[in-house]
Amino acid sequence: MKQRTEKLIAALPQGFEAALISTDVNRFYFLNFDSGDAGTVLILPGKTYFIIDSRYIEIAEANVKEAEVILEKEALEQVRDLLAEHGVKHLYMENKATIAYESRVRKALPGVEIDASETLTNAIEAVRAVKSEEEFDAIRRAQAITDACFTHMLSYIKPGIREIDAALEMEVFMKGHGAGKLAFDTIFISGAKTSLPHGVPGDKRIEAGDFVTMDFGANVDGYCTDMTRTVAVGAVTDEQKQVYHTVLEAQLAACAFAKAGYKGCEVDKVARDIIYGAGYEGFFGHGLGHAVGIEIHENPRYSTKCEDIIKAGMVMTVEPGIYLPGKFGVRIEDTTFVREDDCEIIGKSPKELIIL
Ligand SMILES: [Mn+2]
Repeated sequence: MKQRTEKLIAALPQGFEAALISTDVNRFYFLNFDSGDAGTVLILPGKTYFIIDSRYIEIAEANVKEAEVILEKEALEQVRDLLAEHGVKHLYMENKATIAYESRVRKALPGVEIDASETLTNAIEAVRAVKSEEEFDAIRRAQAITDACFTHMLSYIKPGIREIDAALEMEVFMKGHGAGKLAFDTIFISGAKTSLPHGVPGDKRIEAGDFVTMDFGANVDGYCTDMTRTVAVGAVTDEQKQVYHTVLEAQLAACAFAKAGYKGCEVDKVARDIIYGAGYEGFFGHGLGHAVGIEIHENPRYSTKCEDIIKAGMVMTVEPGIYLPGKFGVRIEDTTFVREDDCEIIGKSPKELIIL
């Protein structure tokens, strides 16, 4: 992906010579090719190399367009030779590479100055945060499958069904409707367990009077989407209704507010003020949202601490929640596309309280 390497070089300090990419997600970003945990990418100005072992070589040669594909023998010796061939004296590597890998790189490249600080990783994350048309299109397709799954679950959810069976139903539905992968392990929890923001589905059966929280997303062509809906089964109490409507009001207000130019913390505050103002301070412990892309959680964040400026082209979740320990919780989440003057909610699933 030549454009992506050019954007990266433009985001780094002047005098760029070379960058070594060894993490799965960044390899995927620069090659648009999934080689699992294998392979090494070496980016030079105007030239990218992909060193990959025999398991992937045939498919890589057929599919990787923007890098020269080289059969891996001893990857770091091959990197050393390429750097020597191009006269490279300075090399960036990711600070998310392991310490063991960094020490192997340093040992293998004695004459090269190696920068393993946060510089390269920060530059890559900044470039990745603003999505291209193709990336956004993949997220939109992932969201369409996710929406269809929610609609399907509205007719599936009934008292007596176990959480783990419902979660499996969702995963089978998404894969059966075009998701190459799931964005993450599906959360389907019910009753008192909904007070756990990341509760894990278990043997519990859905009962009348339960809230059910579903947090899920498809992954299409390597890109994730992320959605949460809470629905009621049978009947709701006044307290359940009040909590639901507070979360919904916070979610709608933050979506209406968000646009390019705000700091992440400013968007978080819009939802947080509504929730705290309704008396639920202490019951909304996580941030309002996060960027989504190749990874389910990317930077920047909508959180109390995030000072980063939100830019047009970023894909951000908006997911306030209220969690009352031992009782129930509610979270409502959409994935959104940030534009200059507003943000677009990518999904089409309804958010009004649904009682099944
Ligand atoms: Mn999320």
